[in-house]
Amino acid sequence: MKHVQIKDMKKEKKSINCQILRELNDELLAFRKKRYLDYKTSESKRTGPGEKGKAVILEGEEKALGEKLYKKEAFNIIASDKISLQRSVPDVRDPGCKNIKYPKELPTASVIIIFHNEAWSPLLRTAHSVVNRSPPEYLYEVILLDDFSDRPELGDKLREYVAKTWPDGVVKIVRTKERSGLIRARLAGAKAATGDVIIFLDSHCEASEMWLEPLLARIKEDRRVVLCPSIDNIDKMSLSYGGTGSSSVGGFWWSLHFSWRPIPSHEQNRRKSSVDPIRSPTMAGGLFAADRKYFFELGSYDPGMDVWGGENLEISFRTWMCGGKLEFIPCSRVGHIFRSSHPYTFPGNKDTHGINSMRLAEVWMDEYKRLFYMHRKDLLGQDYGDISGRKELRENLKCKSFRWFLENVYPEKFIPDENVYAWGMVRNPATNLCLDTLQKDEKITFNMGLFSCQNGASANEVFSISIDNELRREEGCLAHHSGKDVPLENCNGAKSHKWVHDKEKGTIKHKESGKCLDIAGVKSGGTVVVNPCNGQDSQIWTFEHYLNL
Ligand code: LR7
Ligand code: MN
Repeated sequence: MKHVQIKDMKKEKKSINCQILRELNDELLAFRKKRYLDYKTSESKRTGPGEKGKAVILEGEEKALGEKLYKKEAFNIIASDKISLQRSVPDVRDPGCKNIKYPKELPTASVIIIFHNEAWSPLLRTAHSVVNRSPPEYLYEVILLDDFSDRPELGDKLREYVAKTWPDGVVKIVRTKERSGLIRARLAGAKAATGDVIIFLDSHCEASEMWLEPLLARIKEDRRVVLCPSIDNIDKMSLSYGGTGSSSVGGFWWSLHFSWRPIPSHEQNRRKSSVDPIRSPTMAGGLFAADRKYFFELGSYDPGMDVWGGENLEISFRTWMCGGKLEFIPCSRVGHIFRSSHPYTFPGNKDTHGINSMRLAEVWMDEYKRLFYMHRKDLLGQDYGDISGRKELRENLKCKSFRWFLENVYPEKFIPDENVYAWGMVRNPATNLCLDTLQKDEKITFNMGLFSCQNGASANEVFSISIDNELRREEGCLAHHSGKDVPLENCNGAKSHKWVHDKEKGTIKHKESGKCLDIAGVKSGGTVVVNPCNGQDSQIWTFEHYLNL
């Protein structure tokens, strides 16, 4: 008897608690909804520097100060400080986005903004933009994840600002106990989060109109997608918010740096409309959304990675290889300040991108890690720590091979030593000079150089002659148009990019003009040319490796 009574009392108490909670929740939600609507209705009337995402042009002393501080901050902090923390930004979405109806019932989101010594105004502008442009019924919380900053204003002043500005507690501060680096900082944020979906942002972003709903709706549809908003450029000097469009996807260089590339035709053909999700082989890293539980099922992050770099390709390869999909969502737009350098320290001055990339190559890239080390010979033999946990994860999740990833997700990726007639150093035996990029930026056209052959020591001397008859690097093809010049241009299948190598004679002949690649008396450090074919030693070349196709 007694026993039953206690049980009933407990039940009653529980239901009273629930009632209170529900009322509290309703009140909280009403408060948040009012704040959201107040901002929304006033947004179009806002005036002041930088409103509507316009550029802030400084003059005189302010300009000079902005330029001086640029060295420290890697962006124009004076321009940023002049702009309201709640500024309006333009709606740069595809007009088709406005016709999409999203379900009323959507999962809730925890937005995690990680930072280490971020400047005040971009950090708070990020937080405000999220609260102001996320419907309160979907925004569960914003977590400011402080990775052990030591800028004085990010201590008590920040805590007081947050408590005063968002008394309802929607914005929370979580601080790491030591400098963790962005990877472990994100992990700490994800562990603290309790919403259905987690969304990571860098601490110098601005979320724009309706950025949240398309992400949540797509995850509701398929919990095994990892989604990136389309990233708009916030200019690092003027802070103007520019719609950079959503015409790119992510790729990578074999040196394991991230790259932007045009949407490939097979993906354009697969999509039915310009507002459909865009499948991307990789993500840039900073801005993405995932079902919280799925994020952990998929192996969250490699906690052995330090400070900066590599985690973006690691999560990209892993998502695809282990059964998920990576997509860019054109109707979700978030701005990001692309800074010119890292305005924070790298403890121990370590090359964290290099070491983190070793970890990812060793765990995920199978035999293709050879192409990473071809670019990073300096890393061979370096200690990358224990990766047994990550290897186990790959086993447990029964992930596919890296070859599968290349063939199915990134078929247009050029593999320097596959599907080529020959590759490696391209040597002129008479002079012992080799084709060499001379370390120039290969995204920009330049005339191809020559340098004394480095005998495999330098990735600058690795070229391939592909089965499409391109004499090429990873993205760049040697071309010839007029005069004697041999520029390196972005490969696009053009006739001017086709060459034929005669292994017996040793010539490399430009198909369109019939001219031959020629040293023509140039010294190491000069540029290679074409001349009418003459059978002379200066037109004789050997490749380091020939494949039997
Ligand atoms: O030790 C650190 N602890 C941190 O919390 C170092 C950094 N951070 C924070 C930092 O304050 C910032 O908010 O981590 C965030 C990212 O650092 P950034 O802004 O210096 O990085 P980034 O924008 O130059 O670099 C891109 O690649 C990185 C690889 O590790 C991360 O994935 C970044 O998030 C990523 N940024 C983007 O993807 C934004 C879009 C840009 C592009 C392309
Ligand atoms: Mn950033």
